[in-house]
Amino acid sequence: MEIGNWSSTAEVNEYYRQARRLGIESNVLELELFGFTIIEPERASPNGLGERLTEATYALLKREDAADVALNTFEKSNVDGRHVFHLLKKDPVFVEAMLNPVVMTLARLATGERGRLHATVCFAKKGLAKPTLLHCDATECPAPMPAFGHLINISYLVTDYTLANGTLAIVPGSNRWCRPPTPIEQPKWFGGVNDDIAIPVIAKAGSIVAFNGNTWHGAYPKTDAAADRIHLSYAFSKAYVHPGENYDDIPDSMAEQYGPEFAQLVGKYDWKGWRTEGPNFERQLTGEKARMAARALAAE
Ligand SMILES: O=C(O)CCC(=O)C(=O)O
Ligand SMILES: [Fe+2]
Repeated sequence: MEIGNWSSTAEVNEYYRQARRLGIESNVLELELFGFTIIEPERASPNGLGERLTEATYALLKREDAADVALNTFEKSNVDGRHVFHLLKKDPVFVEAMLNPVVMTLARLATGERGRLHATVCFAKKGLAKPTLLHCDATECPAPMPAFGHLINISYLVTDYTLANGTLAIVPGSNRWCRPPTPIEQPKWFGGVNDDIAIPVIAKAGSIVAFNGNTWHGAYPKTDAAADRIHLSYAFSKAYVHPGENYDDIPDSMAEQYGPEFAQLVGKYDWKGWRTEGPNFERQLTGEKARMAARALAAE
């Protein structure tokens, strides 16, 4: 059917039309029904984005000191291997990947016009690695969680993901269960009883794997010591969620360079975060006007 400019669905009309134009309409449905989707490299990483992300990611891993990240040495960490956080300033291609229309369409459909960037993280596993216990990314949200995910994780695979290199494990449909898994509900390979509950994500480098904050997921053990296993996760959350990362170090010059959509995602137009001056709704309105003007310009 033709999607009109219906006032009662003003937040989704254009994004849904965009999903159609981008050829990811079925991915939107898969996210809804199964709680996850895989977008093949041709659609996920157009115009050589995959190659540029690979190059930038390996340079990043070489340049940064793993010891600077607390989680890399935290003994109780659920995720084995190395993390690099806070990617936006580390290479322009990490911004490009966030603003990729495929990513923005999924992010806005899931988190709305005032949704925020929540976190950016590179997960890198070399050699052997322990499995990651099934969990939901909507942390701090007590059960029952809302029926919709208030967070979406949109991840670019930098390497191929296979069972042997410890791919992501996903429990299809768990997005509807509105609660995180209990220890006994872990697969047997985690000490639980649900041996066949999770499925492995098998996908090529350059693909996007997206799942919402309610979806139970983890990672299989990495048994192939030779192949690297790396993905870049962009998480977005609804406006009422406290973002994981703090973007107050993003300079205004970057917001000017990348435009009002970027500025909004990193909180430049937030009305919250006040001190004595109180809520700043003017700032929010400024952002809305700037985004509308930028869209009108782009549509010309
Ligand atoms: O790669 C892993 O082991 C876990 C990844 C994960 O939980 C995530 O991307 O949210
Ligand atoms: Fe996760």
